Amino acid sequence: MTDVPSRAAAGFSSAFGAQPAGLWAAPGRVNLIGEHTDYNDGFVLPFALPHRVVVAAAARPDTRWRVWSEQTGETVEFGAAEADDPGRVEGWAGYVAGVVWTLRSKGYEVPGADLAVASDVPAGAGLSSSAALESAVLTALADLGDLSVPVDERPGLAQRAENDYVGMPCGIMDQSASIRAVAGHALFLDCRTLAIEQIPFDVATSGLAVLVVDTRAPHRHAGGEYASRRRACEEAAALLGVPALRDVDDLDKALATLSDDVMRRRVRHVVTENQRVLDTVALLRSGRVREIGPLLTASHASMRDDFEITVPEVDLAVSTALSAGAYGARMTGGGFGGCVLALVDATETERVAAAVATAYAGRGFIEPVWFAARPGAGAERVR
Ligand code: GAF
Repeated sequence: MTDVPSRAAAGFSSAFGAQPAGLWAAPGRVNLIGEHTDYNDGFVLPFALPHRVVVAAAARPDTRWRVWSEQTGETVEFGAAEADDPGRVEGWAGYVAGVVWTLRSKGYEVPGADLAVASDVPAGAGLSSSAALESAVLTALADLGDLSVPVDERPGLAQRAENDYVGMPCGIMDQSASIRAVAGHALFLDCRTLAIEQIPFDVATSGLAVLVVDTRAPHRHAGGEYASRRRACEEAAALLGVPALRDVDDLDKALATLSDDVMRRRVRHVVTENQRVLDTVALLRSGRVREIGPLLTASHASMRDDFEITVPEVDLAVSTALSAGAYGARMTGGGFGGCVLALVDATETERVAAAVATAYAGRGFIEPVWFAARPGAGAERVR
C-alpha cells in the first residue's frame, strides 16, 4: 500500500484537480502513564506514535474550506459562517472547522484552503486520531497563512477546538503529544504550567519494546462516561476546597473528608496516578526502564478499581500480558475500550501478543491487533 503522504497527495489531486502546496503530518499517541490526570491540572507522560494523520493542502483566495477524507471518500465544504458557529459542522469535518474557528476567534487571519486527509492512526482505538487531525490541520493552516502561532500555544488552541466546537471536554494531553513530541522521547507535561521535559525513551537500546494491543472492544458510552468522570473530579476538588485534584497533598485527609465512596475512589485514582507519573519519570531519567513495569500495572489496577474505566477485553489483555512475562501493562487513553500497552523484552513481543490473542479466542472476543510502538516525531511539514 502507498505511504500515507502519497495517499493524501493523490487524494488532493483527484478531489480538487490540482497539486497541493504542501503536506503536513501529526501523530497519534500512546500514553505511557498518567490517565485522566490532565484535566485535573496533573502530570502525563505520552509519546507520539509513528502513525500519523497527513493533510495535503493549498490556500484558496476566499474564506471557504473544502476537506476531503480518504476514510469516508466524501468532501465537506464550509465557509466562515459555519466555522464561526461552534457545532455547526458535524462529524469528522467538525474537527477541521473547529481548528478554523479556534484560530479565527483568536484573531488569526486563517486562509481559505482545500485539504485532503489520509491517515494510518487507527480510529476509535484510543490513540488520539482526532487530536492528530486537529494538530495536522492547525499546522497546515498556520504555515499556509504564515500565521505566527507560538508552538507552545498550539495544543491549547487544538484542545479548544475539541472542547468548544466539537463539544468533547477532553484535557490537553493528546494535542500536546501530537504537536510537541520529539522522536525517541516521551513528553513529560505538567498540565497546569504546560512546562514540558523531553524524557529519552528509546526502549530498544534496553532490549525492550512497548507492545500496543488494540483490543478492538467497542467503545461503550465513552463520551458520557468521560464527561461524568471529569465532573466528579471537579466536584471533589470543590468539596475539598482546592483548585484542582492536583493540589491534594494529603490523600488520607482528603479521603476522610469525602463521604461518597465513588468520589473517594475517583480522587484516589487521580492523586496516586499523578505520583506514579512522577515516579516513572524519575526511573526513566536514571535509565531504569524495566523498573517502571510495576507502576504501569498499578496504574491499570487504579483505572480498573478506582476510576472504573476499563472493560473486560482490556483487563484480559493486561492480565494475559503480565502472565506471559510483561514487566508491566496498562490500558492507555480515555478508557471504555481502546488499547493496552505492555512493556516486554523485545524478543518476547510476538509471544506476548500471541498469548493475548489466544486468551481472546478463548473468551470469544474479537481478534486483537498489535504492534510495537517506537516514539515518533510531533507535528511537522513533511513535503
Ligand atoms: C482522552 C482525552 F482526550 C485526554 O485529554 C485524557 O484525558 C485521556 O483521555 C485520559 O487520560 O484521550
